[in-house]
Amino acid sequence: MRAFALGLAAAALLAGCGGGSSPSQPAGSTKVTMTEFKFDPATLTVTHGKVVLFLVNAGTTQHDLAIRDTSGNRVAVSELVSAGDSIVFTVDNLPAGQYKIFCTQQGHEASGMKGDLTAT
Ligand SMILES: [Cu+2]
Repeated sequence: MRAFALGLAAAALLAGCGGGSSPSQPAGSTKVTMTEFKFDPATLTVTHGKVVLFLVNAGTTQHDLAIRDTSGNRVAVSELVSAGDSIVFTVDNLPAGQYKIFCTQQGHEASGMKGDLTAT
């Protein structure tokens, strides 16, 4: 009986974790919705410096968002976002300039999961 009660408590903890882990959109952040296979919007304009993106995965597979500069260097990459989840992705010190955004998952960029980011 005692083991059964502990099992229930553990299940409740896990359920609480899954249901409550998605953050809400921070003030001043830029929301980007991810689906197969695109970012919406695909053209972002942000203020350089600390850039806060709110990534919402409205698709059915996991996605991320990476930022590449004009030389092809990857300057930042978010955590993977599970289908149905959202995360806050903060880039601490993004210089002003032109960038490309893309999903690093196999085949996603080639399928259209890419866009442009301008830091003013
Ligand atoms: Cu993707």
